[in-house]
Amino acid sequence: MYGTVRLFRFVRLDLIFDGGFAMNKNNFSSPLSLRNVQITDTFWKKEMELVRTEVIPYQWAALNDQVEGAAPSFCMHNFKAAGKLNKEKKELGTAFKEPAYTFRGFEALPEDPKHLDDKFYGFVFQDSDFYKWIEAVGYSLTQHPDPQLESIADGAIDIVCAAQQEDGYLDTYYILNGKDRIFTNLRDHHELYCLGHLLEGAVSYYQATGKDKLLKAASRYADYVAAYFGPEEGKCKGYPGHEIAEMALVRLYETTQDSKYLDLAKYFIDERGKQPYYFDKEHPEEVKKNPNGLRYAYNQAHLPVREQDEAVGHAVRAVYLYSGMADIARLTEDDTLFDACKRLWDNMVQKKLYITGGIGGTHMGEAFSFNYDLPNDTAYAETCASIGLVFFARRMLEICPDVQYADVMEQALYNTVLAGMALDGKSFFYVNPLEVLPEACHKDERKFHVKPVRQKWFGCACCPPNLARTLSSVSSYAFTEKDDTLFVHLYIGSDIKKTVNGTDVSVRMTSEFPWNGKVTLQADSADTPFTLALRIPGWCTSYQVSLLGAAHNPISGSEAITGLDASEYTIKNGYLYITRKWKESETLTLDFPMEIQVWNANPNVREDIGRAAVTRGPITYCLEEADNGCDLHLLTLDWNAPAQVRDFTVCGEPVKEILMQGFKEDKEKEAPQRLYRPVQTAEKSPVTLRFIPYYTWANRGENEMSVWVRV
Ligand code: FUB
Ligand code: ZN
Repeated sequence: MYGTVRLFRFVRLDLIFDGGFAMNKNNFSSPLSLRNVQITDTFWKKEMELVRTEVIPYQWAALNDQVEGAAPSFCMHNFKAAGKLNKEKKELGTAFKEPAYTFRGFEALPEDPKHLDDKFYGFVFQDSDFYKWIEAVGYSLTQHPDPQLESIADGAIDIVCAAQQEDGYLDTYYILNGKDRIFTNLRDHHELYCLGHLLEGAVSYYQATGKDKLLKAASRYADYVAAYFGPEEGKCKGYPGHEIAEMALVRLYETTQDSKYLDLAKYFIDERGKQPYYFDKEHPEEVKKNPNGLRYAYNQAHLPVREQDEAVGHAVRAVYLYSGMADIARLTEDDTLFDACKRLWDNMVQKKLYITGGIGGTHMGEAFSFNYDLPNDTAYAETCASIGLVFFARRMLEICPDVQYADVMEQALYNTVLAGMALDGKSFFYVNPLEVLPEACHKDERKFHVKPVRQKWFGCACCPPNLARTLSSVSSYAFTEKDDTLFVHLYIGSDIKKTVNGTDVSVRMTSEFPWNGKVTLQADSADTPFTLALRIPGWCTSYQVSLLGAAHNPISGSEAITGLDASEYTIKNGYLYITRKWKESETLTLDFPMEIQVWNANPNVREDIGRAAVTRGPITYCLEEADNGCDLHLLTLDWNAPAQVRDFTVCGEPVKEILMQGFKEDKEKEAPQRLYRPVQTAEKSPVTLRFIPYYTWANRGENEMSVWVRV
């Protein structure tokens, strides 16, 4: 059916936000335990099943270097080699000679890849790949018990724990290369990054299985780190060069209730960016180069975090830091820290966010560029960075349920995060450009970081296991809870259990997202009042909420909301709060019409001037050569003409495609041999532009793609 297209900007009154928000712990929510959610959603269940059946086994093979034709990982090799050394150490006692530190590069590769010595290989942070894998395994087991997988995981945990030193230290890079230099290059060598991933993995596996071997090992390492770093005299005053330990220590604290982990996380946050810079002490040569200036913006350590107001530096590090800041702000009710989080959030989403939910405009340092610099064909937009953005958004929502955070979380998840993985779960993108000309990726050095097709694995394989852990725990982003309230941030069909004042409450939600905005909810709270806090997505221009089957059918006074008494609901910051005693026989139906929306970028985004992008609901669309022929740059969109939404499949994936009208410049009719010609009106032929969801691009071989099209 052809329909009209809406050009943005609309004003929805419920999106006019409260001005001064002050933190109040009575309003905080926390993610719903994965044990209390069973995902039934068609769309997300498929993603999670892909992770379970394809990605987890594939990644286990990759961690063991058993994937033909893929870059070797060396990850499990390193743990085994470190375990072997540890065994020797135990057997030899005082006769054991620790290896003295040898620097073998940020990435140490074997001379002969077919013959590995008992040495460390790969990137300095290679251990983290296993930790992310075990985290994904934990989440997956929560949804889908699998004794065989659990037994592989237990075996792997034995290998990892065998490498742990008597004193608790656990990082194979230094165990194998020389422990005499541990924590001497916090800026670059990722020991605290690996610690962070270890903590996340250990907590996840413990929560899924109740088995605490890895959690105990992780806690022992965290104890070691807590004894090493801190404000007390004699302790090291450093902090992570690549953040994540901050939020992971918070998670360990919330699991064990041991406050030393919270103190350490807070210390890392508070210490970061103070002058004199800790990293100067580690790297005196930096001081010589730039004695007076701000340094370490790449690591977000250029200023104390409470003074930062622009998202800068390495994008993954940045959003991991901001996530940790939000955690600490919540747990310590620190308004100044939360204000910094808000400033950084605003800067990022107003000036540095791609319409695909990607962040990181430049491959130089895998980093944020300056405000409004959002190039499409050289974008970095790392998959991990959008994952980190999802982490940050969820943490902001825990403090302050405000639809702006959920909207961005959804935008990142459904677009860049999902684009990171092929539809068959067998290959991955690290970089997520918004425009690709394959020839340029092959011939132009400035674009060598952009791959026109997904890769099986990477030497630096941060993204694939990060995807696995995020997709398999997606419900922890969809739902948060507090005493008597369930927040629904993402409409993902699920069966949910919750206890409210000692009463068991159940909620069953079905959802047709992301292709249709229809949702149903059935809740049973017996005689206990219970609140459903339902996000009204920022992208919908109207919505309809109706309660069907209630004993009486009061008029609410609102056209958008029917079947509810006006006293039963309120709307705040884009959330509809409905408080009542829910009966199983009633059904709440929500309808968020998904219109085709056509967007211009802010005029400061030079790359997008005169161009438009198309979205529908949470999905950002793109043009691909497979559907539109080559030379996508010759297309122009007539956004005013009627458009059509149609069922389509991309490699078997059922999606909605969007058909819109436009023109293609007829280059055959021009003089092809002339590079320049007097200005003239180009000859154009009318064409239908076929848009597919961005996350499905590059599944049909190497071809051109573009999110933005001329208008
Ligand atoms: O440095 C560890 C990870 O590798 C980062 O988070 C990614 O950006 C990649 O550089
Ligand atoms: Zn990554």
